[in-house]
Amino acid sequence: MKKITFALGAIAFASLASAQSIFSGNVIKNGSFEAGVTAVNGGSVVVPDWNGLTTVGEYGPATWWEVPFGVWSDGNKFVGGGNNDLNTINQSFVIDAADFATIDAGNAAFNVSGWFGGWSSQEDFAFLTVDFLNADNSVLSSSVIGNVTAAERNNVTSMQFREANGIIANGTRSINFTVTFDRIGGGTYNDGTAENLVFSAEAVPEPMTMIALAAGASLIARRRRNKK
Ligand SMILES: [Ca+2]
Ligand SMILES: [Ca+2]
Repeated sequence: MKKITFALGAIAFASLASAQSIFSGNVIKNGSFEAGVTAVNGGSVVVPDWNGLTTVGEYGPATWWEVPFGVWSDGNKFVGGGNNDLNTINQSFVIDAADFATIDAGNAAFNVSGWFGGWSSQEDFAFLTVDFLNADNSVLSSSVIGNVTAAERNNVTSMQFREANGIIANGTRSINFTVTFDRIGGGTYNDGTAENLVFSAEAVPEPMTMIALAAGASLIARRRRNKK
């Protein structure tokens, strides 16, 4: 039942979002979670640009969560799971028609990155799922980053950098970004955390490279013809 409600919400949001070039820098809005309010004691709040409620924490030893500032800090805030066993927030990006040809030729490379962590020795964790959708909102392919274990954090409250690279699937017309928080480590709070989420794409090869390659190929062809 939870899954159905989430899917309908994502579609409704996608229809409202206006199209934008996928080649315009980081397309995840409020991926640093600096916009909006800080939650009190792990309560769920609205996170601007994201669907769904979750908790927003602030760095510093004096705050209730005791997540310290670190190399993962982009500003003063981060997101976490709050008082939920399993929680998600999501946003959708609609791709401008001007990018379709590049994507459908398999020439749109992406990089997705972020910082993910948890609290102390607990295994609560967070991850980002990137779903590439066609015009019918069917998932063509997905990329997942996160899932940092307590051992990978040396049982210290912190976050680690995770990234993935790939080619945007042929036929992709929109992208859904979903952050999932899982309280498998127990306790009251879902301590999975995420911060500084970035998704960017570039055309490969670059247009000038393609022109140079085409020019080189025709030159070789002419030389071969001349030898005959
Ligand atoms: Ca931040
Ligand atoms: Ca916990």
